[in-house]
Amino acid sequence: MFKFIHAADIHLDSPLRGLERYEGAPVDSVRQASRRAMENMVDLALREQVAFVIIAGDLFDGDWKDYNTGLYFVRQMSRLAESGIAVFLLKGNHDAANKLTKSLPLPDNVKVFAHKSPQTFRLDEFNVSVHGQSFATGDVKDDLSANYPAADAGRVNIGVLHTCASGRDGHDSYAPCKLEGLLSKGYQYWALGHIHKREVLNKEPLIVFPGNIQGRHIRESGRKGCSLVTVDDRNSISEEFVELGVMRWENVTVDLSGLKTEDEAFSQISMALDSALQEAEGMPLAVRVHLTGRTALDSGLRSVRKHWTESIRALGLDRGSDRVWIEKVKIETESVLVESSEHFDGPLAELLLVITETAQDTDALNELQDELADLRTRLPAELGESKMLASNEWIKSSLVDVQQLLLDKLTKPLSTASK
Ligand SMILES: [Mn+2]
Repeated sequence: MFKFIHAADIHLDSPLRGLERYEGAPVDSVRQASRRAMENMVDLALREQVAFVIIAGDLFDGDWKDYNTGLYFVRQMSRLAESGIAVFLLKGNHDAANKLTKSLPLPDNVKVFAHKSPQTFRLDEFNVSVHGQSFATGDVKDDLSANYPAADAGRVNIGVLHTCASGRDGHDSYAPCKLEGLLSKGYQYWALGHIHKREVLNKEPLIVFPGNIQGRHIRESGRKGCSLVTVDDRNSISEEFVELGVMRWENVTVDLSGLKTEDEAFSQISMALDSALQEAEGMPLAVRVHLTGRTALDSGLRSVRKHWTESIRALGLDRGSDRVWIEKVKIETESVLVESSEHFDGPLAELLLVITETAQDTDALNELQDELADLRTRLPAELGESKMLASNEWIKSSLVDVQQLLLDKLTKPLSTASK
């Protein structure tokens, strides 16, 4: 019986995106997270005395900024070497053979798969054959698995492959392959990489995407880690997920329906943060707060976004700055007037219709974009936000703001008059 670790998509030292610095924000610990997660992986390997570790592509995020990323990796691998643990390293689209301009000599225990054709490493001690092929370039469109060799008879065969499988949302389509193709090789386990969300594609034999070992932004939310695979003395194989991440990204939705005051909203938000923290069981969280629901607070939320964002950050800090970091606050509420807006007629209805239609009309959005581009040249350069004026997405979300705010402003005197 032996165990091995199957990890992928480590993206070591990958730059953080959308990271806003604010007083008390644990920016540095977030920046170090991919390294700490890798240390957890090495600790797990030592603790479980695994036979070997497989890294199924995208160990590195791209070319190293400096040699420190490489030196850090070498140091971690040498910890494994001291315990006689081999590492099988495959290069993916991010760290393809032609992408890294810097290199370092790797410890002897690290075996890198060739990129010109599939290569097999045989570990006689464990009766294992590990087959794989690295990416030669960052843009492999062929099914690399097609050329993988047939299984070695009487051994435990493991296929290592960086692939989008049959295609997955949000991931570039590299080295696509079909389940039947993988099954036809007769291997006992497929160690896949590239898709950052954990997925068990097949149970018998196991075909697994372990997901990345540490989430790097809100689209990589939830628990992140690796597969710990056990091969028993009858060669039957089981796999379990082990969390390696040192912090989690989570979306927290707070329904403000029916709430009328800021204090009511804050206590609702506090409760939501507390329950997210409770679920995290001590793991630090980076949270994107989504405020939803039909509420009288809607226009206030939209007109003083900064106040709300910073207030929610304050609520987060109050729970311990190293426990929850508010990444962003998304205002997705609706005005209480929306319901009645269908019954408006005359100029108000016309106005709302124009705004709705503009948001759906690409030509109109492009036209607005041109006009905003002109406006942008007249804004002071230090207005960093002005960069965003260029995107249709930004214009669309602003139109929602405009609609809600106008509705609120224009109907106020009406409702007062009717009383
Ligand atoms: Mn990849």
